[in-house]
Amino acid sequence: LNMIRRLRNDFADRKLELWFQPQVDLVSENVVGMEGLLRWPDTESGYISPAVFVPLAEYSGLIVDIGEWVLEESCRRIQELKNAGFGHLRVAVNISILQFRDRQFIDKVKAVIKRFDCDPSKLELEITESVVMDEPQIVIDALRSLKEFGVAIAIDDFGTGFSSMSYLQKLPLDRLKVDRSFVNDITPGKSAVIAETIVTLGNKLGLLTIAEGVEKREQASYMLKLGCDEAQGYLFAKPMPFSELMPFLKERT
Ligand code: G
Ligand code: G
Ligand code: MN
Ligand code: NA
Repeated sequence: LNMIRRLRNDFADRKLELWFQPQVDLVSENVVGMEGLLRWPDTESGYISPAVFVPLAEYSGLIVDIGEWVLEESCRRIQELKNAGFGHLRVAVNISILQFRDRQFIDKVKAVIKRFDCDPSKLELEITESVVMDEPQIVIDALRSLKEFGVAIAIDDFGTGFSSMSYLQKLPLDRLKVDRSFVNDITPGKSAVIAETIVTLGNKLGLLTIAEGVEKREQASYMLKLGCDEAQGYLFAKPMPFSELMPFLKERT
């Protein structure tokens, strides 16, 4: 509870940061986008992981306001990227189930995009299977409305949640993110079979596929061979503050 109080205070004091991890096209290795990832600076230990504080932010309800700030920050960066000649890059943001339960969520997303005058297709919403399964109808309706507005949609950590394949038909998806647990272990074995099946499924459904957690060259080559379109992982770049992202992009193009 003390930690929730600190999070609330630090968020109010604008101390949360949104870092970005580049995503590349697997053929050209050009940067095609990035995922926004929350960081909470902590004087003692550097940064507190979002794996620790996002659940607290959900438990306390703070995630609704934090999530709205993440959307604002992302649209602000999309606009800055455009002004710097990187208007083709997209920014993906993770959306919590609590944001979908907020009746104003759809209007908030549209308002932020308009406020920053962004190309809506450069904003991608990432949802996990568990978000869909928690509130299928609310999530499907919200995503259909936002997709109609032009926003892109990705399904995150694909293959790890409890899910039903039927939502793949009902959701207006653009991209399927192959969970890093399947990408990690590409030596012949079960993970490799799962990675291959997910990529094939994505391709056959007309979706783009992106491999998460690519750390080794062999993993990138293997995912490319399977027909995977894009990749994200330490092999290409770690999450970094926006101040480091700009020089990184300039060097890579
Ligand atoms: O950056 P890292 O791998 O430590 O992130 C850990 C987890 O925190 C991931 O599952 C990621 O989806 C989640 N996370 C990071 N940023 C956000 C955010 O802005 N909103 C939500 N809801 N989750 C986030
Ligand atoms: O939203 P999601 O659960 O996919 O969060 C992505 C998480 O994966 C982030 O916390 C990010 O820091 C982490 N990550 C990104 N690239 C790599 C990687 O190459 N290896 C590992 N182990 N983690 C990664
Ligand atoms: Mn994600
Ligand atoms: Na993921």
